Amino acid sequence: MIRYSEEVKSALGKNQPVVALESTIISHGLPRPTNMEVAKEVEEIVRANGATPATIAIIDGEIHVGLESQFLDRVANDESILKASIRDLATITAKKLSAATTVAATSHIAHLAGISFFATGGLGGVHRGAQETWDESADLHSLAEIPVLVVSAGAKSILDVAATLERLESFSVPIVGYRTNRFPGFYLSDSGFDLEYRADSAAEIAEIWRARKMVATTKSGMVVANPVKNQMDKALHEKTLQEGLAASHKAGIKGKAVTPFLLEYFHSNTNGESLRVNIEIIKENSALAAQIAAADSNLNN
Ligand code: PSU
Ligand code: MN
Repeated sequence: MIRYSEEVKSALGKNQPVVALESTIISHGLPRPTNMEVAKEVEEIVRANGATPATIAIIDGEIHVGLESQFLDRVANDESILKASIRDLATITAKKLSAATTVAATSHIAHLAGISFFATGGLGGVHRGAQETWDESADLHSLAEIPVLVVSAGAKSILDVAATLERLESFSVPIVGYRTNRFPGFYLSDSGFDLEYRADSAAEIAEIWRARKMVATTKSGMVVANPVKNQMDKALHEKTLQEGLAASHKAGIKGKAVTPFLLEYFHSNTNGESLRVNIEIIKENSALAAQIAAADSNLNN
């Protein structure tokens, strides 16, 4: 079912640290041609920090763990590429379609492949107005049900962050701040909410990940929340958010199109600021995920 790149196959075979990377961020989260450049740079960053990158996507019905260049090109440049969450996997593979994978679908596939560490930009969560729309990302459920550690810059600031944190608590998903006591706000370093726990090194996070075995909480995943260092201008963020939400209502955007619409709105209306921050987030998270994977592997040896 899974097609591994040579690099990933070799690393998994030798029990070396591997970091999963999602592809929706490439297809639906970043504009062309920056998306392809960033995807390649992020893989380099994972290697430079001691792990092997495994970018995950579905091409012509085949699940790829580790995307060779021609497939990465499809994800970055093919307009018809779909956005796959977990429920889409069977249909997309049976119909031999091509899709980028969200946090939820990437975690699912990473776990199937025996990969425990994963870097993304910002988590999906409870959308604003969810009391009416019931729009809540499958990312939350995946964290509850799949034992994969996800490094993110918090939940996307387009969301209802308070509700997202409550859901993560209900689902018993642990959250650890990396060198912070505040839950990060994706484009902003601080979402305005406290975190109970922090860790100041990758080794400390690897210890926490391991301790789940001792207390038998290994069924769920874990969030490592890594705040962006050079956040977006706060006033610009607030203005763009309000305008973007209004524009999405006006255009009647619904379901899985909401997140890509709002991210694109930011990228088109902040003079490159949101793009700069989003790229920084992905790079920093990938570096940290690789360091955690390497630290975990050290504990094993
Ligand atoms: N982080 C980013 N950009 C993105 C995403 C995350 O910096 O585009 C993607 C992830 O794939 C995540 C998805 O799973 O957005 C959430 O979509 P939804 O809200 O429809 O579940
Ligand atoms: Mn949704």
